[in-house]
Order: sequence, then C-alpha cells, then structure tokens
Amino acid sequence: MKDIGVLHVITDTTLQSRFTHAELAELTIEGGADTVQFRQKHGTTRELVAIAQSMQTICAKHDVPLIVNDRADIAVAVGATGAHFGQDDMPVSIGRRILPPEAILGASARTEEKILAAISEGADYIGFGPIYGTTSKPDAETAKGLERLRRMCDIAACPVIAIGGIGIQTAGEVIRAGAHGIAVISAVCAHPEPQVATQVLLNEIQEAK
Ligand code: TZP
Ligand code: MG
Repeated sequence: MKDIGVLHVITDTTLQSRFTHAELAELTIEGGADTVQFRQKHGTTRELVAIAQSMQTICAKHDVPLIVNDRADIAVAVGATGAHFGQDDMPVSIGRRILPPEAILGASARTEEKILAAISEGADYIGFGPIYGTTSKPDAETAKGLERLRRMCDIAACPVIAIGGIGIQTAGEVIRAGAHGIAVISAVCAHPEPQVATQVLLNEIQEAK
C-alpha cells in the first residue's frame, strides 16, 4: 500500500483571495500538511498548468506530495505525485494507465457501490464525504455523518480520507471513527492564519490516532 498522508489541504482561491494556491501550499506545508491538493474549477488548461507547476516546485522542495484534482493530464504535465478523481472525472482504471505506476490515485463517488468499484479499479485511497455540512462545494450531497464514515472505513480495502465540513472541533472524532486522515478546504484556506490552522488540525489528528 502506498504512503497516504493524514492531512490533505485542498487549496482554494475562491473562498479567499489573500493567498495564491502556491502561497497556500507553502504556508500549509510549514504548518504540517503532508499532502497538498490543487483544486480549481475554473481557468484555462494553460493557466491550470502554470499554477500546478508553481505548486509542484514548492511541494517537491519539501518532499510533500501534490495531488491534482480532476486532471490526470495536468498531474502528468507537472510531475505531480498524483491525481484525485470524482465520479464524473476520468475512470480510475484509465487514470491508472495514464499516470505512472508509483502515482497516488484518489477517488470519490456518491454511492458506496461506486466507491468500492473505484477501489477495485486501483484507487490508492478514497475520499468520503461530506461528513458534515459544507458550503465549499456547491453540489455537495447532504452530510453523511460519522456512522456512514465508520461503515465505509470497515469495508474499504484502502485508506479513507474524510472530507466535508471538518474543522478543529471535529477532526478528532472523524479519525476515531476510523478515517486514515482528513481533507479540508475552509478550515485552513478561510482561516486568518492557514499555517496555524494546519498545525492545530495536525495536532488533533495525531492525538486521536
Ligand atoms: N468534496 C466533498 S465535500 C468538499 C469536497 C471537495 C468540500 C470540502 O470543503 P470544506 O470547506 O472542508 O467543507
Ligand atoms: Mg472532480
């Protein structure tokens, strides 16, 4: 099994405009993020490649994996560590062929059945959520809660990364429910000090493990 981080910080420049994606990568790595995910739903491919490239330079310098949301081509283009696909993105089985064998491939899907299918196609970890209510993803489903997370962790044959509305108050209970780690947007990106928020979240995770 590949080494999957426990604190995935997903960079976002729509919730806030104080920091660029690259600045968020730098700050949160300083705070202890062990995975950075580049996620941006707008912009041209050329713009996205340029941003991902700037993030990859920072992540490589600190030996922290960069995961590119949605786009295998951009992950390959910049030499990122991996990619994350939802159920409307490229099928995991095809991503597996496009990405280098050592790449980390994450997957999320709306139903448990599709999540299990993604695992059997070769996903290295799954994103499961939203655990709580979130306003960071406009088309997010209703909150799934800790019970469903617990069940997913029981049946998934790979690490489960919990996502959606997770913050300092809830990181611990999510880990105690069986999640390998968490992925966050607003708890870090919308925090006055992303580096501090990352540190506190990492501490909560470590205490709960
Ligand atoms: N997928 C499920 S919930 C979500 C994504 C991308 C948004 C998570 O953002 P936040 O601010 O941590 O709730
Ligand atoms: Mg996607």
